[in-house]
This record gives sequence, structure tokens and C-alpha cells, in this order.
Amino acid sequence: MTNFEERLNVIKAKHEQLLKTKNVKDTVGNGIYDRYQYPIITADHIPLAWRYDFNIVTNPHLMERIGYNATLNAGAIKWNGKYVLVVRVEGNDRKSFFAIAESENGVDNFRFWDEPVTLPETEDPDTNVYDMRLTAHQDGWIYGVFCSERKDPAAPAGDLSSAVAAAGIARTKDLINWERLPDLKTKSQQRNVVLHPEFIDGKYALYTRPQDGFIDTGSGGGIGWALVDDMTNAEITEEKIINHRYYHTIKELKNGEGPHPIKTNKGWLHLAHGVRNCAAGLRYVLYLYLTDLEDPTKLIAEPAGFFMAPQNEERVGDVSNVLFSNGWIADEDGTVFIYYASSDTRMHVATSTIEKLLDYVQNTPADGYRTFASVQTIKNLISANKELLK
Ligand code: BGC
Ligand code: BMA
Repeated sequence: MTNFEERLNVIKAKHEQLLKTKNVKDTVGNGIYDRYQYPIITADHIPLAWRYDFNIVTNPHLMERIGYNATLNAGAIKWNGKYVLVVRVEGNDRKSFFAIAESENGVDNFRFWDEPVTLPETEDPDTNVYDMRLTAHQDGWIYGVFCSERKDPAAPAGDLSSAVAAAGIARTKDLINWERLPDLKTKSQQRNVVLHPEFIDGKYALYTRPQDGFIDTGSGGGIGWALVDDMTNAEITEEKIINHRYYHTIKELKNGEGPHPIKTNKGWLHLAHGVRNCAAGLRYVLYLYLTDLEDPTKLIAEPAGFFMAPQNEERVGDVSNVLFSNGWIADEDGTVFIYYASSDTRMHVATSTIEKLLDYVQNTPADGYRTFASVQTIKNLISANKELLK
């Protein structure tokens, strides 16, 4: 057997072993959700045919010809009974693209489809695309709304970093053929735009995230809401902030809607990310909030602080200290699969139920915005417990 063949066999066997690994639910947990022992999709899950040239003549050393840096920030949808993720795959060349991976049970054995998504460009081609949110809308289409990034044409010579972020929009009926629609027209730059699944007063509703610059959300205030008449020519004229940022909270610097909210009998359940700045850089965590069923812009409940923050290995990666989520799936039986990425590097899942998440969101104390208020809340719990433990 040649070295080539030996290497090929080992590579194939190791890959197959990884793809077949069963995931294991962590023990105990916090009662709110369960984490799992293994990430569900990593760069090592990328199909071998996307990486190696298997021709012994052109690739005698069986080198990896195309490398992948990370698999992160996946949108999610239940599709033909499968748990389907539209993963942000980032190549060693820093370009991200979308690729679909599916699993039978939502927690392990995710496999990529044969080819990445071919996302058509607009007349003004994007340099990079990422973080797609999937919405199966009432109108019958599945929309993918994502961030489309281009170099800032107004940047002074020598500034190779200033960029412009806009919401790119595509739609599909089969997750294979994608129709690209014009980017969202809006006054400010946008990242984290998400389509609400239902019509509101006959219009499409978008969660937005107005920002002053490419990074700085500045006067942007928080997660916004806007109605548009037509997704094939989406333009926002008016935006209102529905989830605000506050001083000395987990979302002081920025926040953004995750996937579209889940409809429950108690209201729309939202998953979002909050960002604060610290000496180590930006820290991204996840939080939940609940809005009114009739009026999704009306806040009903929001627990203080984060719902999930990076733990252990999740803390380290390409962009450390980051949890980010733009995909979750609610099953008919009430199970919720929360798909999140850690440190811009790998995908994980956590599971919970609608019942537990509603209990969490409605019964966790809200933020009092001051140390004194936090201590008061803790003392209330202690004194209630004293009665019980008597
Ligand atoms: C990166 C994103 C990041 C954004 C803002 C982009 O160039 O691809 O992952 O969120 O910059 O830092
Ligand atoms: C952003 C997001 C994500 C990323 C995060 C942390 O602004 O849009 O793409 O996970 O930064 O780098």
C-alpha cells in the first residue's frame, strides 16, 4: 500500500468516526437548559471532498488543498422532519459562505449536504456574507436574511478595514435554489436583521439593529422593529427600538436579535445576544425576553443578565469570549433546540422546553440596574427560603 492510500484510509476513517460520534447530555445542569458534551459541527466536519484533491497524480502528498477555519453562527429550521442548519463556514481565506448540515435528532450526527449553498450576488457583489436567519414566512417562502459586507467606498486610502454592513435577503422553497433579492434599504448600516414569521397589519415585520458605523452601534439604542410592504424591494422608512441597551448590563455596548422569536401561548419568546466591553475585548452572551402576542413590540418580561455565557472550552477560539446564536428549533412536543456558536469557532446545541423557557423568562428577577437592588432581590429569595426551611 502506498503512503497515499494509507493516509487516505486514515483520513476517511477518522472523519467517519467524528461524524458518527454520539452526543452526551451534561449531567445536572441549571434546570433551565441542558448543554451537551461535544460541539455538533466543527471545521473537522467539513466533507473531505471540499478539502482534498483525491487525485494521486495532482496531489501525491494528499495535502489539504482548501482549508476551513471555523463553522459558526448557523440559522436553523425543521425541514422534512430533519434538523437543518445553514452554517456559516469560514475558509482559511477568511471568506464565509453558507452550507447546510442536517441531523435526524438535532443533537448529533450532523452531515453537510454535498455542496455549499450557491448564493447569487447582487449587482454590487458582497465581499463576505454571514449569520443567516431562516424564517419560514406565512407567505410560503423560506427567507434567509444575513449580513452582507463590502469595503467602505468612502474609506481613506490606506484604510483597508472600514466596511459597510447591510442586510442581504434571499428566499427559497427547497433550501437548494436560492433567489437573491435586493439588500434591505435603510438609513443606517445593519447587522442582525431578522424576519418575523407572520404578517403584521398585512406587512412584513423585521427586527433590526441600527448602528452608527460598521462596529459602533452608537445612538442605535438597541433592537429595532420596522414594517416593510414588499420583501422583493424591502425599504425601511421608520424604525422603533423595542429592546433597549442599558448602562452596566450585559448589553451595554450592543445587542441584536438572534433567530426569529418562537410563538407561545404566553407571548413571543425572543433569544438575543448582548455585548459588553472589557479589558479582554468584547464579551458576547445570550439573553431571552418575552413580548406580547398581539403586539410583538411590547415587552412583557426580561430576566436580568445572561441566559447563557461562554463556559470552559467555549471561552476560547478565533474570537474568544463569545456566544452567538441565530438559530433555534421548537418541536411540536415543546422541546427547544438552541443552536449556538462559541468564540466564532464551532457550533453547539443546548436543549430545553417551551415550558421551562417561559418559566425562566417570567420568573427570573428583572434587572434593578443597581447593586443595592440586586442585593435586595437576593435577600428576598433568602427570606422566602427561610420560611420554607424552618
Ligand atoms: C466579521 C464578523 C464580525 C464583524 C464585526 C466582520 O468582518 O466577519 O464576524 O461580527 O466583522 O466585528
Ligand atoms: C458580530 C456578529 C458575529 C460574531 C460576533 C463576534 O458582530 O455579527 O458574526 O459572532 O460579532 O465576533
